[in-house]
Amino acid sequence: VSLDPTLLEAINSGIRPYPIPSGRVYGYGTAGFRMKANLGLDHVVYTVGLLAAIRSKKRNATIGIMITASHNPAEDNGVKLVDPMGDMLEQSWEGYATVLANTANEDMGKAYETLVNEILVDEIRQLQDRPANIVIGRDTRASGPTLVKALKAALDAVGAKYTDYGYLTTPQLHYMVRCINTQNTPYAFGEATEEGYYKKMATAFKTIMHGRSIKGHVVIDCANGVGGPKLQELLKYLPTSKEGGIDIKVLNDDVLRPEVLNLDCGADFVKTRQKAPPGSKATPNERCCSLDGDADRVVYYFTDSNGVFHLLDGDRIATLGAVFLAEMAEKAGLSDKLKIGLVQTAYANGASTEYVEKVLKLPVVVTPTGVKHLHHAAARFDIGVYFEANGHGTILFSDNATKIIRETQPKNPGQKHALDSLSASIDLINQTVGDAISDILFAEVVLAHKGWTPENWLNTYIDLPNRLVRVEVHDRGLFKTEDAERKLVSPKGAQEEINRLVSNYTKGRSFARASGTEDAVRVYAEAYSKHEAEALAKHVADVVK
Ligand code: NG1
Ligand code: ZN
Repeated sequence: VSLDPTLLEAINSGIRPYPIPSGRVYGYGTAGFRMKANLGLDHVVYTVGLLAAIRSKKRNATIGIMITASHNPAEDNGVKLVDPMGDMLEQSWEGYATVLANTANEDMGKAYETLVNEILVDEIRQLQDRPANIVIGRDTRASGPTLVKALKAALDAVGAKYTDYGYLTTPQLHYMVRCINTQNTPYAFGEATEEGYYKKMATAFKTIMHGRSIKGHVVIDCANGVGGPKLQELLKYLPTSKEGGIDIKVLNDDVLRPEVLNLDCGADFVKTRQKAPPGSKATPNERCCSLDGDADRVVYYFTDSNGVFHLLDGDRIATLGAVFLAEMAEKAGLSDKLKIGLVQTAYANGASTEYVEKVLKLPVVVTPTGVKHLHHAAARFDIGVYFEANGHGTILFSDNATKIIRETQPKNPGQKHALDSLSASIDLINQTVGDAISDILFAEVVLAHKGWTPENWLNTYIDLPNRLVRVEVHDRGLFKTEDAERKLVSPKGAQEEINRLVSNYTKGRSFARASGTEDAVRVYAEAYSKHEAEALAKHVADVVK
C-alpha cells in the first residue's frame, strides 16, 4: 500500500534539521539507543518517534518514550521505548528501530512506508487510520529539551497525539504507560499522574508499616539526577518519622548544574568503586543508598564501626524481599498456593544463591544478563523476585497471586496483617520495571519489620570473595555461550580450560562472556578467599586473551 505522498514529505522535511553525522552507525541495544548526545542522537530520537507511532497503532495502545542515559556521564543521552504494560520494547522490534535509525534523511518517508507495510501488514487499512498515542518523559540532562523537540517533530509529522510529562524517573514513565493502558479494566494500575504515583506508594507504605517504626534514618544519594526532586516530592506524601514514617536525608540532588550528574556519586560509582561517594558524611552503621541518574537502580551500603565499607547490592535486596514475602505468605496460610522464586544472573554471588536455595528453600532460576531476560523468567512465578547484582530489579506478582491475596478471607488478626501486607506490597513495588524509590521504601519496610540493622542484613549470609575483570579481545563476537552465559561453546576448548582451572579452587566458580554494552569480554570469578578469587580471575582472563 502506498501512503499519502504529503505524509512522506512531512516526514522527510521534519527530519531535515537532524542528519546522521558521517560514519555513524546506531544500534538499539539492551538499554535502547545510548551515546554522546551530540553525535546524531536527535536523528535517532526522531526515528524512534516514527516507530513509536507504528507500535502504538499496532498494539492499539499508548506507548512510552523515555529520554535518558541512566548512569552514563552527563554529556551522553539515550532513548528507549516502553510497551503498553509498562515493560520494555518487545525484542523483535529492536531490529526495526535499528533500521530506521540508520536511514538517511532523504529516504526516511520511504523507510516509514516500508515498515508500515511490513508491520501493519494484516489490517493495514484500519490500522493506518487508528490514532497513535505517545507519552514522553526525560531525565535532567542538558540535551533533553533539544531531543524532545526532535521527537515531537516526528510525532507531528505522522499526526500522533502525545503528552509530554517533562521530568520523570524512568520507572515513573513506565508506571504512567501501564496506568493509561489499564484504565477501566480489572487490572487498573493507578492514576496516570505524578500525584497518583506518589499516593499509591505512600498509601501502600502506611499499610505495611502498620504501627511499626523505622529506626534511625536513611541517607539517599540521588546521583544529582531526576530521582532527587522526585524523592523530595514523594516525601510530602509519606508520614514523617514522628508519625511512624521514615526519616530520609537527601544527598546529591543538585539538578541545576547538569554537569554533576553521576559525577563521583550514584549507584554505579558505589558499586564499581566499592566505596561511599566522597560527599557522604555518613556515620558508622548508618543506612545509605545510592540511585542512578534515572532512578531505576539502587544499592545500599554502610560503613561499620571499624570503618570498613560494606555493599548491600541487588543480590541482597532480592534476598531481603524474598525473606519478607515468604514469611508473609506463610503467615497468610498461602505457602502452598503461591510459588515464590528468585531470578538471578550468573553474576549473583554464589553465597546468595546458596542462601536462597538452602536456607529460604526457594527456587532460583538463572538467566542471561539484561533485565528483560530476568523479567520474563520472574513472570513465570506467582511471586517472582529478580535483581541484577548492580541493583536493577523488581518483584512481579502474577494475576493469580493478586487474586488469591486480595480474595482470601483472614481467620485471625495475624493472618489479616499478613494478607494486608502482601496486598500492599503489590502496590508499593513498581512491577513494571526496577524503581529505586519504590525499592528503597520496600527495603525500609522489611528492615523495620525484621528489626534489622544493616549489619544484621549483611550477616544473613557471607558473600564469597569475587573479582570481575574486563578483558580487551581482538573479536568479542567469537565468544559464544550457553547455559545462561555460564559456559563458552566458542572459542573451541576454552571452556575445558576454564573447568580445569576452576577445579583447583575451593568453592571456585568462573565464567567468561562478551559484554553486551562494551567492546570487551568480562571474566567473573569467585572462590573461598580473596586471594584465590583473584588468582582464578587472572588465569581465566589469560585463557580468554
Ligand atoms: P554487559 O556489558 O552486557 O555485561 C552491563 C551489566 C548488566 C546490565 C547492562 C545494562 C554487569 C556485569 N553487566 O551488561 O548487569 O546492567 O550493562 O543493561 O554489571
Ligand atoms: Zn538507570
